[in-house]
Amino acid sequence: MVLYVYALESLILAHGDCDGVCAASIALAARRNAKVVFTNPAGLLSELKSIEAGSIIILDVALTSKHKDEIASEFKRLGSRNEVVYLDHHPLPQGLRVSRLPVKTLKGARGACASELAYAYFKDDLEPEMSRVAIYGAIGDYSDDTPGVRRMLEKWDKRQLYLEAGILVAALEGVRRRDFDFKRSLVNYLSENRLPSADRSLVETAVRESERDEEMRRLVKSLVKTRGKVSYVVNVEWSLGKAATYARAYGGTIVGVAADEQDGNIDLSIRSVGLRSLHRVVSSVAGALGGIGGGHANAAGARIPRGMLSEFISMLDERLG
Ligand SMILES: [Mn+2]
Repeated sequence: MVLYVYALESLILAHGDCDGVCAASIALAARRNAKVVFTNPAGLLSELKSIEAGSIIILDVALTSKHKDEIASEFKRLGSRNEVVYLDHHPLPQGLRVSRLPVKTLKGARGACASELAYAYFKDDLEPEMSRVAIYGAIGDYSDDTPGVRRMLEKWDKRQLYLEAGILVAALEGVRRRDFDFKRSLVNYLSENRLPSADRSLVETAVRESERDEEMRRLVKSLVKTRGKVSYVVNVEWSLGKAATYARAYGGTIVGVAADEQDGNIDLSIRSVGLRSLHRVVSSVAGALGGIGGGHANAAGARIPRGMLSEFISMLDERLG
C-alpha cells in the first residue's frame, strides 16, 4: 500500500475502463497537477485509507454495499479537510446517501456516465472541445443516448467520433487490465484532446484486438457451459465483459458469466438481457460467498474467493427466480 501525501495536489482515482479513462482525462485537463491512480470498487476503500491529505477526485468507481459504512467514514475523514469530488453513475448501495456526506457530487440525467458527469462538473476549466473525450467515454459505456451527450454531439460529426471511440475501446480491451502505465499515459494523451487514431500504436492494438475478438468469440461458443438460466465460461483469456456477453448469447440464456481465476480470487463479469437489477443479485450472491460485487441493471462484476465458482453459478441461477 502506498501513502499519497500530496499536500497541494489532487489525486484522481478512476476505474480503468473506457469511461473511467475518459473521465480521468477530463479531470486531468481541468486539474493539471493531479496524479492518476486506477482502482475498482473492491479496491476503493483501501485506496481511501491510504490517503493522508490532498484533494481527491473519484471517477466511475462504484461504492460497494460491503464497504459502504467504512467508505462513508473515509469520505467524512477526507472531506472535512480536503475537497473530495465523487462522480459516478452506478446504483448506490441501499441506505447510503452521498449527498449527506461532505463530498461534492453531481447527479446527471438518468444514464449519464462518469465521463459526461466529469465534463459537466469541470466544464468551466475545460476547452469546449474536450466534449469529444466525454463522448468517447459515453460510447464506451453504452451511455451516449442521454440529453447531455446528444447536445454535445450536435457540435461533432458522430461517425468520426464513433471511429475514435471504437479504437479506444478496442485498444483498452487489448491491453492487460492491470497495465496501469499504459492507461496513465493514455490519460495524459487524451487530456490534451489528441485523437486516438493519431496514435498508430493505439490503432495497431485496436486492430489486433478486433482480430482476436473474432477468434475468441468462436472459442467462447465452443466452451460455453449452461446451468439453468446461466451460461458461463472460465479462464478464457479475453475481455471478461465480452466473454460474458457471448457466453449468454451462445448459451441461449438470460445471463452470461465469464470467470477468471487470479491468485486467491475469481474475477467475474456478468451480463444479462431484460433484467432490472442484476447488480443487486450479483452483490448479494457474491457477498454470501465472502466476496464483493455490483454494477448496473444488466452488467455487473464481482470478485469471490477461489473455489467458489460452482456455488456462485448455482446461487445466481436460483436467485434469478
Ligand atoms: Mn462508467
